[in-house]
Amino acid sequence: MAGGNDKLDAALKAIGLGGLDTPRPYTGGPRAAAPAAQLPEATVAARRDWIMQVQERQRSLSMNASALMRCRDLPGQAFLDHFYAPGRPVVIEGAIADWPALTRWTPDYLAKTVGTAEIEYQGGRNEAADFELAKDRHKRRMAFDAFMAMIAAGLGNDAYITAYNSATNAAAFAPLMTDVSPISEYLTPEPGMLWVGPEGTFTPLHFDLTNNLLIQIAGRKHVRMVPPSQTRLLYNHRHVFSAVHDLDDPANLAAHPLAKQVASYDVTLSPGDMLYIPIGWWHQVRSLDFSVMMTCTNFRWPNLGHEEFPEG
Ligand SMILES: O=C(O)CCC(=O)C(=O)O
Repeated sequence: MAGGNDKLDAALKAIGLGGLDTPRPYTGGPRAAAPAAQLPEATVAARRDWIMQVQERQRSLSMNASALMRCRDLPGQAFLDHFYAPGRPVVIEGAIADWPALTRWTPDYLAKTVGTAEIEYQGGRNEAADFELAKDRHKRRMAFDAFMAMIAAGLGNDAYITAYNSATNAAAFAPLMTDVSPISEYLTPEPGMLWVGPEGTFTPLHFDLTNNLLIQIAGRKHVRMVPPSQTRLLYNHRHVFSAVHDLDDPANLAAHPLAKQVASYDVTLSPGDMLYIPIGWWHQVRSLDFSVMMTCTNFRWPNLGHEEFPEG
């Protein structure tokens, strides 16, 4: 990508376009207030959807504009220019090749290293469809080695250590942090949030209120992503969640027929892959194996928007 960036710069210079030395400042304010005299809210929303769809269709004319790229050795500046700032997802391979965690983090090693330290996890998820909306109701605690023994029995989606538990779990997981290193091209040095669970965990369709980097350390995960331009097809009923819940479930699609039109990006993350999910991109995540993943939102650049999210 670095080479591509240099070529683009050279091509622009060749036709007399030097570009600006500094980024164009954003002057729109946090969230512009609607002018007093404007069309009804529904028409304004329909027109906003229309322009997003038209732009999406136009991007689909070009593979370079619309494909989900996989990159290696992507320097921070190229990540910022081509993905972070434009809000475009990308898979980056090889960035954690030097992490001891990549080879060490087997279930046995994790259980031995963290031992009997008490951790918090999300439990009883099979009992209630709204397990993500009602996160606090599903908080449970147990010794980490007991948690690992419990999930080895194949609990599927019932028990999962998620980012929501990470503040409580930071001290218990501290001994593991010598196996990871800062990803200084993209991130500031703060530690990320660990997700640990068996094959079959499922995080329902939602979008995040921050840009997010998913770092797959052990096992594989399947991520289905839908661009923000298709939000009108996704029955956003509460907060950041979709009533569709699972785009792979035919019964849910039958109950929410607009969602059948969705064009999604499908990614399988293997150990060592990182996935950048920009703010506002819908995604659902299913683990295909015992899985350990770290998520990070501490990018080197501003990661803003959540503070102005219009709750309905
Ligand atoms: O890996 C998962 O189960 C969910 C990750 C996710 O959706 C997120 O970090 O926003």
